[in-house]
Amino acid sequence: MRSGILINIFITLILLFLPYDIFSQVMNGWQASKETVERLQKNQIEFNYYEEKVPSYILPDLLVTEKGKKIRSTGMWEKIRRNEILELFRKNVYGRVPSTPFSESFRLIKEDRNAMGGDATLKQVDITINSDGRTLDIHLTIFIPNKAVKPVPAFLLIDNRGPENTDPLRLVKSEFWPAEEIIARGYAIAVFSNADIDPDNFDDFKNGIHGLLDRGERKPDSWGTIAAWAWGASRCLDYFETDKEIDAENVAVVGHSRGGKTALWAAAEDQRFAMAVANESGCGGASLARRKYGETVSRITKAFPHWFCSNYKKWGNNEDSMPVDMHMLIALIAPRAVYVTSASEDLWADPRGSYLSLYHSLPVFRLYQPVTRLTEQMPPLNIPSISGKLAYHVRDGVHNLLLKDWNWFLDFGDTVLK
Ligand code: GTR
Repeated sequence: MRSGILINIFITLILLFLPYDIFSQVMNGWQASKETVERLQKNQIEFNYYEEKVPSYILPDLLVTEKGKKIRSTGMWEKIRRNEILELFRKNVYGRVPSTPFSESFRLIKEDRNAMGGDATLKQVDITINSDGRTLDIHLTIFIPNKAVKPVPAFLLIDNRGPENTDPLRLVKSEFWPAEEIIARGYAIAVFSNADIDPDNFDDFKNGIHGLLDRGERKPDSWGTIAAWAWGASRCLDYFETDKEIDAENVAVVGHSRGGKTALWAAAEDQRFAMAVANESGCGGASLARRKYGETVSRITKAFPHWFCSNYKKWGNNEDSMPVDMHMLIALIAPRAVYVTSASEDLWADPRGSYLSLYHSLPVFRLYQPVTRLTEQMPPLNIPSISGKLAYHVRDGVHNLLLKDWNWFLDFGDTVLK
């Protein structure tokens, strides 16, 4: 009893002597700093950065079917509601993969059993997609830890930054893809360039995989570039399933920013992925569209018309009528693992809106694991919040993917992939 009182006094004293900023975060969770809000708001007056100006909104219900039936079990979720929501995302956001037949083959281009000073095996694999006699190659680079005694879980990065971050010779190293550190933690680490599947520019869907697989006129729900990149991640997973050194049932798909949007959609479409990591994925990724905070649907569809299906444009300035919001995208990944992140200076990607998506996906995750809990309040800066298969952090600093982020992904991976 006495020691309880002493502990309380001790905690109160610590809180009293903390700098105000940290004190407020411990009590209220992370909030954007006033200075950052004002700076960004001044530079981009047409977008909102003030939390007080976020409109009130009602999110579509995850657990009521289109016919008004209440979902009460994982069976009903999987049989009815999950399929409805998946279809809504195909139709209204990312678009539909065409049913054009194709074949694929894998070719080991290079193998080095003595990479990273003997710590890892390097494999460079070309995945060739063939349709009607024309082909497209995805170049997959993989390091596998040599110490492993059984197939290892893997992280697959969708690289949207260019090859200077993913040097297979390891002469150039980058925190964006910290291969050595990931190998040391006992995971395989793989990467492919999104440009192999579809170059990141608007060319009316003539090049990349669109050029290979699209037939006839484009429709309002034809797949966009994000759906194409997500499809490419699944082709890499097809290869993992053939490699005895990789545990293909425990692969995390990871992406930063536009890559983060892609990672979420890849794991929603392909239930073989055990985990999705959406690093600072923002609008069209984890952040709730209805909040209209930072980047908006209307802005993203103007700036990047090739990323989504053309139906998505309809929801710009009309978010409240959109039949989905991004908590439903996260729910599609249940009961598999999801890690969402933000950065404290990256308000364009709406940290609070990204966290709230995770929070509002809880009803579905709790159908599987009733003990999963998150508070509506965000965790403090640089303190990951993990419950069951859900994880989130807000890292200090600007829009980027850093070793600090990866270390937290690996910690979470240790609880869900091993
Ligand atoms: C920005 C875009 C974001 C985000 C980012 C990126 O210009 O507005 O949605 O995707 O690019 O991918 O780096």
